[in-house]
Amino acid sequence: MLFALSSCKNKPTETVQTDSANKKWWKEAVVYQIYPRSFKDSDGDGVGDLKGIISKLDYVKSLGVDVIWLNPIFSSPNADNGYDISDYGGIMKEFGTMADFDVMLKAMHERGLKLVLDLVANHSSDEHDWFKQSRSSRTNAYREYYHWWPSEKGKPPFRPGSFEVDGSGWRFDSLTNAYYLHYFSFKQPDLNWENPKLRKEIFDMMNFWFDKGVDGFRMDVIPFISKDTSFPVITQQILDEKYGGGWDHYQASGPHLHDYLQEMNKEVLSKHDVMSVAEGAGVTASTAHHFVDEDRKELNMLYHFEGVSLGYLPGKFKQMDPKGYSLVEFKKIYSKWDSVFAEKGWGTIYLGNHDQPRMLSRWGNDAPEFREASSKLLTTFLMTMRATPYYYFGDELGMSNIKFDKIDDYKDIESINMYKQIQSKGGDLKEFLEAQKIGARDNGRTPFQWDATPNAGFTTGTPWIKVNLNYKKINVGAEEGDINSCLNYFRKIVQLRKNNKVLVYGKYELLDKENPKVYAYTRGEGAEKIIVILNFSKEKVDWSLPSGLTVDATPLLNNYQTIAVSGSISLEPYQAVILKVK
Ligand code: TEU
Repeated sequence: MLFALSSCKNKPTETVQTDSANKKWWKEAVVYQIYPRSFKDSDGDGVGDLKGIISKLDYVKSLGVDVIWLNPIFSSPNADNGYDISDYGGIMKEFGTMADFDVMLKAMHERGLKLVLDLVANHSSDEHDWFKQSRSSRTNAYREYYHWWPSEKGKPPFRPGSFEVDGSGWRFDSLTNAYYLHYFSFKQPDLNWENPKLRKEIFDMMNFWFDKGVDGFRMDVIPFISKDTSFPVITQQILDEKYGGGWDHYQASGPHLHDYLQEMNKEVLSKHDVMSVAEGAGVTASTAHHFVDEDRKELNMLYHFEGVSLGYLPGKFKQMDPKGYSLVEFKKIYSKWDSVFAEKGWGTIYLGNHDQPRMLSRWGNDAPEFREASSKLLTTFLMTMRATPYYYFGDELGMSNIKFDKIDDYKDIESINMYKQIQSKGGDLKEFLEAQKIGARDNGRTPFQWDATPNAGFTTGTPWIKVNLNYKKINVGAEEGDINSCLNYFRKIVQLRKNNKVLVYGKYELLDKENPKVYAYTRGEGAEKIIVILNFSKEKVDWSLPSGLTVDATPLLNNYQTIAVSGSISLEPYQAVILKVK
């Protein structure tokens, strides 16, 4: 579809912006991420849809969150579940129609909920009309919308293709005797941002959605949009010396990236009161400011990968170190990222999303005796850091990894193609499948658990991916009625964050940084100060308050019924407690 020029309809705002220039609604917001495919199916085809979301907006509102981020809902052949868009102006047919979208957006706004969509602009689907045109002849008007390498120049220098069995990011296309670039699967050709016409198409498309009233975009692999289009040979030595060994850093460091983001800000973002968040693949603590410093006029926030990468064995695909992860390292990473934005810019915090396993299984403990406590502990961490929390649907219930035994149960292109790759190299498939029980993305994509009826109340049909068998116990219906459930704990802590802005803006100070079991920190200064104490272990731990620090004996929040506070605090396994400092 063609996009008209923006009329900036939603520029004037009635947002929660506070008086000081540094306080913004998106800093104070809690973002709730919904994977639409797995949230609620309204028509029995086994795939979640927009009408399903509409039917559950009162539930979302009841959580107290402010913003809903939806993974891509645009037309797509679903090679990568919507991250391969064939029409940026259309709604995926399994999800509904544009009329459903309009009803959904209105229903969200009526409830005071904002909507953030997913901008997938590094690549399109190979079924997008632009690509069909582009591949049709070397002289087609859309040829320069993508990156082509004519075969008379020989084979192009290696670039990785994340979801390809042979690992290559170039695919030969016999129609025009040339290779095209795809950093992900061959179904996801990379768009050529060097071409101003392409950039204008993307900006018009963004304005189209903002004019409809959408409140922001999460930007998929946005650091990848700029690349060195001379495609030099990159050796391992160059990667090691210049890019810390990783392709992601090379791919994310395109020469014109920040020109394009500034242009996007000027042509689109600055015209609307919206939020923007970059998926910061390859972004480091030293490059983060280039994206989010206000005076650069680019984006508002980004999320990094350093935290979620911790604990995997180097060189092995998502295989956990058998020793688990080090809490001391975990603290170091999150404290460093707090300090990155202490003076300027603003951070985000997340432990789960559609690319990650369930936070409970990865960072907590999903054994029945520890599930509730450790799930609440992780929620406490996310809701008490100085950053905008991005909270993944289902984590409020304490949902856990499904841990498939067989490759046939997986639906994700990443797991399936990685399996084939390992198979083609004669690698250890058993080891891979074991590792996937921890790390696979499908663990976080199973249907939301509404109640104890068949398929967890997600669908009346056959779900597109299996439902976790623990749904009979772990579901909204069961947790609504239990004041101590994970669900009700989440509601309480969201309110606590809303009522105590010190949890949003207050200074973060790490305590007892070498303690391998306890993560403790204060938020705020002087008269307004809160201490958060988290026992990340399955053992009881005695922890002493720092000398000179006294606290109110009645906690602001506690994931156990009791807490004994004197000079030292006896913490139960995975106990999380928030206290007011006197
Ligand atoms: O993810 C980019 C990205 O970094 C992932 O490929 C990540 O490395 C992988 O998921 C880890 O398992 C974004 C989207 O979030 C993801 O869902 C898409 O598959 C990908 O881009 C391509 O659009």
